[in-house]
Amino acid sequence: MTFFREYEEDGIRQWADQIQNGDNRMIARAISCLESGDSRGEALLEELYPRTGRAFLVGLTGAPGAGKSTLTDRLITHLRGEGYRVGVLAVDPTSPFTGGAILGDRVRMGRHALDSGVFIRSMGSRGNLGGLARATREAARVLDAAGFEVIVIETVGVGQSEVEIMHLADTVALVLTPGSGDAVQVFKAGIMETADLFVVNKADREGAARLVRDIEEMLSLVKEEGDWIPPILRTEGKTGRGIDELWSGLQKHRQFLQESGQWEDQRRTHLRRELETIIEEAMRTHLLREMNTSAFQRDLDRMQIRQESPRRVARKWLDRLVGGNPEGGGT
Ligand SMILES: Nc1nc2c(ncn2[C@@H]2O[C@H](COP(=O)(O)OP(=O)(O)O)[C@@H](O)[C@H]2O)c(=O)[nH]1
Ligand SMILES: [Mg+2]
Repeated sequence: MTFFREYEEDGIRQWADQIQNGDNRMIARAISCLESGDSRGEALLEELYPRTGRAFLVGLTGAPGAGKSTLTDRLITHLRGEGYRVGVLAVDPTSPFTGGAILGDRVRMGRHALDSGVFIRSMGSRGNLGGLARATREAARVLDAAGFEVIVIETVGVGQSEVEIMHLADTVALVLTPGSGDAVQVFKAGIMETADLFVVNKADREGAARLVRDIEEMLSLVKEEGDWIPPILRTEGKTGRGIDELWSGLQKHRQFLQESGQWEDQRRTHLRRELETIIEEAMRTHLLREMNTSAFQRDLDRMQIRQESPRRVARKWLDRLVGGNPEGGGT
């Protein structure tokens, strides 16, 4: 037994080393394990975790068709020119496809396929949004350990799961387009507050100046003084115009976070949220399992015939499950 366990551990360490050396095939294999919930993925992450924390995580979000992939492609070229290695996770919660099967992204970013300094991966949800956020976070860690200095996380839409995915990023850029009316939607959904940069893409189109004004106006309603003021940048994904400004805007935000001390605070908040989610999910699974037992059913019966109150039953079960009580007081 011990022999096999040690053999397994050696294998995991070797795998982690290959990843750290930038072996893209081993990176892809790791992400597949994490997506499918393969237990080797967890062991690998244990090995990789101390080797992470250096990458700059950039979230790029916005409605489908806003031009996120086109901009990412441009950004990759720009960053490669500056010597950075770039990882991209293109997340689409509405897509059942994973592992680079999203055709549009492949077409738009495919020219980097032969560049070993670039790693691009599409991630879909297969209907499990919580799992997608976790897999994306962990995939980003694999890329981080592999030494990609910049990791772009592209996410579709403005729903709850996207907000969760955006919480992975150090800096979030929100991509909007003229004439789409998404500025108002975004404002209503409260996404405005989470964006560190606004990108008005397709600035070649009519209505770009108007959109910039609308964003400025809405921003003046939500942003507090003394804080980071999100710049509003104009880009053209098609021509690459504005990409320099986009990168310098992203860097400025990173610098702001670091100089104000918010960089570490924010990362701590993200870790706290992650831990909370993991524990919450585990406890929920545990609880659901217990609720299927006959002991639980008997308690339900007792409640139904008014023999025991829900609070009392709950207290008993909480004691059994976590050793606490619903008031959280306890002595
Ligand atoms: N007119 C115009 N079209 C653009 C621009 N940037 C991207 N597009 C087009 O918008 C469409 C959607 O782009 P894509 O990058 O796939 O959007 P995503 O869904 O946000 O990733 C594509 O047909 C792009 O060629 C731009 O600056 N101007
Ligand atoms: Mg895309």
